Amino acid sequence: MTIARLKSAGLAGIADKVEARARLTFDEGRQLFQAPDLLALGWLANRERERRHGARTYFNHNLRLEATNVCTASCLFCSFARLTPGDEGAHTSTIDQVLAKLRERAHQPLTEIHIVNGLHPDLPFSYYTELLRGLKRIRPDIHLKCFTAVEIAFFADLYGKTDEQVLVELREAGLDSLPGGGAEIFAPRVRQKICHDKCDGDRYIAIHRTAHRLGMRTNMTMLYGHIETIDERVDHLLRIRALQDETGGLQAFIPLAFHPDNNQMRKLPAPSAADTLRVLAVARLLLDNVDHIKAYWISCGVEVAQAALWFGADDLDGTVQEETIYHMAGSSTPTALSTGDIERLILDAGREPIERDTLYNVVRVPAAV
Ligand code: V47
Repeated sequence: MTIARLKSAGLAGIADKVEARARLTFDEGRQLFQAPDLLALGWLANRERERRHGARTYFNHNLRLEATNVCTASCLFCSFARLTPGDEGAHTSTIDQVLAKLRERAHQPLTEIHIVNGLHPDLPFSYYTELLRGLKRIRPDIHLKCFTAVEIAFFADLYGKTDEQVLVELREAGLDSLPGGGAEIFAPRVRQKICHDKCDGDRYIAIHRTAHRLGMRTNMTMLYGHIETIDERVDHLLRIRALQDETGGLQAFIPLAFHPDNNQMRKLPAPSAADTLRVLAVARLLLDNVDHIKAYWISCGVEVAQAALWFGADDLDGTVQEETIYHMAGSSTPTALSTGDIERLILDAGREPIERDTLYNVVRVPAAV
């Protein structure tokens, strides 16, 4: 990328700062989102990506499970939740039914189970602890990345515990880390409109802080491409950066592209591929203290995820297998990819696949095919 190109994109000053490892400001975050030259922005983000990870691109062999879609929250963007038990499409699995899904996959070298549920008002807390214990009994080696901070807050309020007690008790039952769902956009203006009846941004962040203090790692997400402004995106990213300065406990940031089908925001268009690449690139540049930027192929589509590996992303998530949230909201991606599919996608993008576990330990370096 020539200096002239960066200059005409208005990014020369930022390029110098990033090269000098100087921290970008709020205004510079805004400037990055407004830069019209997507390739210049991508080039800058890719330079950072390669400085940290070279061509290495991570994925894991994971399984998404969901035990219930009954949910007391009424998030406008959600196509997955059913408000009350008995509503058409509402389901709550027994613990044995969830465990059976893992037993069916006894032959798979899975390293992670990722569980996100609705906020069910009637289940006892023991349902969740027994679920974790049951999963660990079947596969003690599997990492359990379960329950968003929104669910942790809900459990605390419903069962009369503190957020910390909930985390400690779930950890004793086998919980290893928290996934990043439920962050949406932290700005109260947006949260009030799209998800007013779940925990606010401050509590979401506080729960991650507590989890880090207890020695757990976590991820964070941002739902983009709906009613949020550029300033609200930058604010969201800088809140994440500030927490990471404090704790160092975040592993990955995952931008989630809004999907408009079958939900109350269906009149809005889905974000474009250009916007997706821009969000990933800006995240790589602003989140100078977060190691991994994940292009979740279910959310951004397989093709865009592949391009994203040149726009700041170094991780594709994993095999997934039982995804429902995005497919109910109109995602046309497959519901699962094999590890071979993911390896080919990465190699075909000119990158180097690395199978990792949830904590980014290398599990396998696939041979080039
Ligand atoms: O919390 C719900 C989002 C999240 C829609 O931590 C929607 O490694 C777009 O958090 N359009 C769940 N997004 C998924 C998630 C996740 C995914 C992959 C990896 C990790 C990780 C976390 O999906 C929800 C919500 O923010 N979501 N509905 C929708 N219509």
